[in-house]
Amino acid sequence: MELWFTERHTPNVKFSIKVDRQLYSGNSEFQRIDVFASKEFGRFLTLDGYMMLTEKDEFIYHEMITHVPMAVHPDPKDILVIGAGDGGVIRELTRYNSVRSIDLVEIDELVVEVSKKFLPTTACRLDDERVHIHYEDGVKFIRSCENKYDVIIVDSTDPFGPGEGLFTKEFYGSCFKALREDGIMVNQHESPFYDEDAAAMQRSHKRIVESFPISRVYQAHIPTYPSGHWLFGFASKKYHPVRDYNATKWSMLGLETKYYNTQLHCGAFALPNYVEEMLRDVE
Ligand code: AG3
Repeated sequence: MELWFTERHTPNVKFSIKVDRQLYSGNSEFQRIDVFASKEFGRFLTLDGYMMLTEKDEFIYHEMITHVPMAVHPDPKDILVIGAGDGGVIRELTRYNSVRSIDLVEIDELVVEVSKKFLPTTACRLDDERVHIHYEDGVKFIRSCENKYDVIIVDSTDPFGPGEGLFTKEFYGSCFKALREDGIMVNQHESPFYDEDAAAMQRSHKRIVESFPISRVYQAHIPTYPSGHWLFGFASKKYHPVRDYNATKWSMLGLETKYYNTQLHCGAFALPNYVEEMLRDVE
């Protein structure tokens, strides 16, 4: 008997991974949580049937969503992370000695518990003493924050279900207010490839452009997400992601990375023409 996990990427496209065995399945107040073991991608976590991470390719997503803003900001000390209960972003952030405190706001406590138990490669730094976990809705949490953070990382699910609020104008406005005068916000920005994802990414970009003076988009290749072509949004009050980037300074930190490097940092902001066009359409 063969067991397969399948995610529907469009009404006409499905993506499947052969499963060795299911390690966990449960329902929280917010969503269904599953963890599988597979030969090709190692362990992987899905929420409501959508792929969140696999052990084989999570480094791409977590390095790109974390190191890009951390390398642009000259002195990132106080960080807010929204979503990200699997711990992948926290693992990357805690490698910076300069970081003083990290507020992790995850709506679903069960995601953290399940990740700690079954995904030790991402959840390995959640008990770092600088990390403060708040089990709360990110939209609500951030409403009361002002001039408090240097970097905000929004590691959300797709823009429906529990993650929907993290793609709204109100939320981006709250992020702007929660950041210090030279703060940076980065978010997972969906894919430009399939129509539905592209529409979501355009909506999100439009709202970010309306909320921040500098807003650029960058890309990475993530094999297990729809189409494999994924975008991140870089929104900032002061720093431009390429012009204000000090590659030498980041290299001096001596952090070892598997995907991110200083040339790729700049290259990731060079987008295909059709993507540039989609972004221009809403700017
Ligand atoms: N965040 C989810 C990215 C969106 C994936 N979408 C999909 N499979 N349809 C990933 C969380 C990792 N920390």
